[in-house]
Amino acid sequence: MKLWKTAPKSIALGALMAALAGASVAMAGTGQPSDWQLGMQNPVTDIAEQIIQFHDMVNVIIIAITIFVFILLAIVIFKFNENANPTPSKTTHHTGLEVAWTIIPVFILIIIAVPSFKLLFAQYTYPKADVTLKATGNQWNWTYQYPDHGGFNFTSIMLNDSERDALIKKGIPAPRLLAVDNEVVVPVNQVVHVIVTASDVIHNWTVPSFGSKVDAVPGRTTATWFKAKQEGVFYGQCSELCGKDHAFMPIAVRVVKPEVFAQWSEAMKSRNRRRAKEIIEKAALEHAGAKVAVEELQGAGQVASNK
Ligand SMILES: [Cu+2]
Repeated sequence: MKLWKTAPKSIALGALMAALAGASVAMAGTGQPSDWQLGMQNPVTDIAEQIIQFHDMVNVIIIAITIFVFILLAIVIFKFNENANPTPSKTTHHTGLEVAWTIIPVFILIIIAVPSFKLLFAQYTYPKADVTLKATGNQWNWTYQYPDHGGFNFTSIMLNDSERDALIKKGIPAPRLLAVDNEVVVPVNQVVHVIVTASDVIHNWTVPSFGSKVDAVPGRTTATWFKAKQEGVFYGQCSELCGKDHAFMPIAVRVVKPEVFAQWSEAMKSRNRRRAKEIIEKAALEHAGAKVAVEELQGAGQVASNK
């Protein structure tokens, strides 16, 4: 009888856990946010993976401490209120307790500090660059330059709705507030150094899936680096309040095969913007097609596992 009562509960709990686990995978976008997303965007660089691991670890500690404090509070409220404990203890010091609440937090901080410094060192240890990119924040767009690939430059401006519609009609996804006219193009599995500055006020060059977030400060250069392990388009947004169109200067990075990057940079160098655009639209169509195929596969898997 007992088993009959508890079995549906455990099945329901299991189903809920499975749904949550499945949902969190489905919810996290790669390169862009997704509806009802929980947690971070999917990482495509080692640094972004480390950031998420570190975030998860610290989150566990935070939640444990919060629960612990909550339990202590509950004990105080229920066990030591005036009715339950009319004659309070006069104790004012407890050496053992005081040593414990000093030493234990120190240990917790050390546990956090070690991976934190490891991550910082990883972020600021620059492997040899394959491609250098200069990003300049302007009110309200980004200018990009490729100093070691012929020095060509271009400006990247957010698309309006009719421009997006034109792309979508061609079969190229163009998410609202993220799609731009000229995407940054970089090769997959190669180290890209991004040198960041600004021409007017402070902006911030951010791509969550790369784990890159660095201030763009006028008169100064800051830097970040990434090595994307996956092809596709990865979006970010200016992350430093920079004026009225702060929300409308997205960052779009298209990660392509090295040979596609070579073709594109050649076309850009010879000022053949039209050819460059064609190369990128072709890559974008391929990425969109590949994505659809993967989603269909995952969808099919889901159906099969539900049966
Ligand atoms: Cu900005």
